[in-house]
Amino acid sequence: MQTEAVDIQLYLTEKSRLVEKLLDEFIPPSTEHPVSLHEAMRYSVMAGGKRIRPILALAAFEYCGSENLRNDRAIEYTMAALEMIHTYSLIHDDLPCMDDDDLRRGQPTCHKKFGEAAAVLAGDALHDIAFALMARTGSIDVVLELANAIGTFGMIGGQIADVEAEGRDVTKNEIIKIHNWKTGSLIRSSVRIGAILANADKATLYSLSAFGENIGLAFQIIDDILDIEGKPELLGKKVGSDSLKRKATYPGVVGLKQARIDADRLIDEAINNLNSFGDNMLKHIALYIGRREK
Ligand code: GRG
Repeated sequence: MQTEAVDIQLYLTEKSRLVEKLLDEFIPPSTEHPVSLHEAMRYSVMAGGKRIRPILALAAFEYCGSENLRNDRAIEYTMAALEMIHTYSLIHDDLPCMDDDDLRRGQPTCHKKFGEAAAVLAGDALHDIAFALMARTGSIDVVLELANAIGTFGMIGGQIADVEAEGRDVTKNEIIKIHNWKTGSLIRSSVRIGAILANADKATLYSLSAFGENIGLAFQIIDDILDIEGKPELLGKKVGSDSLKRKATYPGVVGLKQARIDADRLIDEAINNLNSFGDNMLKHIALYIGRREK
């Protein structure tokens, strides 16, 4: 058990460094005009974070046999793009018109540091670079995969449903749908993108989609749990903001104890979705998500 934890931690640290190297390569330097915008983009992207979406894409790519390369940097382009899309969503999510948060990744949010206009535009610009990178993979399939995952039937659709659910009671089915769309769709898509780039066969893509969906929902349920009982110093943001804003949350619907049981069950199901019975990084990432404290 101890060896497993050490291995996954090392893998996550090494791959996070790779993601950061790629982000540094693909985002213009902060000395380049328009300086304020490039500074704001770099400020949010380089602030740390678990880099779990690009690492999932890479792990899925490796799981499916990374020798099936279409283009020797394709997986790297998508890794940087996934983290840029995720960071854009965090910047916009923190804005006063949305969650109105002051702290993110242990530092003032982008709009607190650079103002609202720069924060909106920094998010937009990250989105733009991300799609340019996706195009450089040469795979229309992965471009469409990402566009669908973050659109009105995915991340953005989930975000509006989340905003509109504030202050009212929701059913379990409703909260599952909001979480699947808002958070799960980008996580599922990260796994699928790695698999598509590695030319996964239909059956593998199908089982990895189920894997991605299960860990995606578990990820957001645990996010809700951490907002109740997590440690601010580990999370890099305040806790208790969901209940303050009367947000719809999974523990709010089923209770804290049941939420933990359901998250554990989703992680087990995700591991069962993997065809490979041996040791692989996707399994370890799922276990890491299940026990994460940040
Ligand atoms: C287009 C105006 C406009 C807004 C878009 C789509 C959107 C706003 C927000 C996305 C919804 C969102 C932020 C969901 C929360 C997902 C989540 C659990 C974020 C935290 O992810 P982690 O824990 O963070 O991976 P780190 O910092 O580790 O990367």
